[in-house]
Amino acid sequence: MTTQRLDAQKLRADFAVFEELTNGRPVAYLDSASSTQKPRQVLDAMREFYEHSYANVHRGVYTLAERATAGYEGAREKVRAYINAPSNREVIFTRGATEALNLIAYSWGLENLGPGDVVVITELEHHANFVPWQFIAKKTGAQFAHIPIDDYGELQLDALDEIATRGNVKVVANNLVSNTLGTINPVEKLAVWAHEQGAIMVVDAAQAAPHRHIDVQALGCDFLAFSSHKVCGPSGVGALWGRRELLEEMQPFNLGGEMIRSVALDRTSWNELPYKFEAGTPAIAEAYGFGVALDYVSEIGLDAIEAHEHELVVTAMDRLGEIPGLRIFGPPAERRTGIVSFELEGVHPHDVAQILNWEGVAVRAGHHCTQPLMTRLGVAATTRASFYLYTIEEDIDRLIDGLLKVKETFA
Ligand code: 7TS
Repeated sequence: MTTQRLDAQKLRADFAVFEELTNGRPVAYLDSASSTQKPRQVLDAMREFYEHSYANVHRGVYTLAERATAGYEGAREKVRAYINAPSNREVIFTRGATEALNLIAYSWGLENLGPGDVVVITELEHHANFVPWQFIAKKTGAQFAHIPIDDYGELQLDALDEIATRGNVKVVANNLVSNTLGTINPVEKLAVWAHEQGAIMVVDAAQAAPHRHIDVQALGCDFLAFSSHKVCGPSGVGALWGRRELLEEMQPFNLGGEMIRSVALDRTSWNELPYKFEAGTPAIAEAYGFGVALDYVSEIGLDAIEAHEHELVVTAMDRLGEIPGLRIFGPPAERRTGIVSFELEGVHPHDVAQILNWEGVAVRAGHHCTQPLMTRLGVAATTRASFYLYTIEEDIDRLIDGLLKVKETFA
């Protein structure tokens, strides 16, 4: 099978931000792991929706409300198809990956964890898939265990046997792709192990869903979360997928509005799935825009996006590797997505990012919400460059030139 290539230069015409020039050049936007830029297709669709199809959802019998509801529910179907979930009822709109992961930790964790149980996360989780589990483990008296990483930033699965001796493993939570290192993690293997232990497998796909095909059935997981704003969609919305049996048994996370079936002075009953988990007025136009964004990237093709980013990361790692005193963290290009974290000897990452900004190069400096990983790597922060479908080789040229300037400045 030949992978269709994408033409990043052509796609950039969809993004107004690249028309804005400073000193004759557009921004070299190398921070897509934080959030992606938005194409006109998404923005136009949202504007059109607000102008012609807007009302609150699920409430009105009038035509506008029906149109709004159809748009919102149509987006749910697009999310379902995007991750190959078996049913629309299993797709819940949230504010983003963070809220989705908190929903699982609270609604599933509070009811199902206790002393003698073990919650397993990894040393390279984003705080969003680490802190909620740490918090709920403490609250319920469950143990909190981590899978360590090796020097390449890859999970050491031989630690699993020992972890299993600590108690009843009830949850395994892992990101499919690390936001700091780009590591592609063996989630399918972990899901098999989790199920052997009688545990559920929670997948944080925030950094995977924008860049690779996601199939929740092939992954064999029980829950999966991702955000719209990292897939060219608007912020304020994301999705949680969960197995129906689990969602049916869970208590709601937020209370009020459409998640309720009936209320009396002495008792309240919950609406059916997925509404049980969607309290209050949702981000209606944003959910609609999320669906349009999924269409946009699907039309370009996830294989093409993945191949494009792979080419970029190979080039970036080769060229960064030539800069004396620069150390790249994480695995080789074959086992990562379009994310490169590095340190430049003797220069704080914030200074690196600041000087790069003077050259119109936007990168992220900091701990990237992965402080346990920073501790393991022995650094307080890294500089991170991350790519997407609109990233061009010239952006990497400018990153390299900028880093040479940083070195000059600090020489
Ligand atoms: N999980 C991972 C792996 C992430 O990278 C992020 C955000 C989240 C969860 C949370 O997503 P949110 O949309 O709910 O905020 N990561 C980053 C980042 O790497 N830089 O800024 C945000």
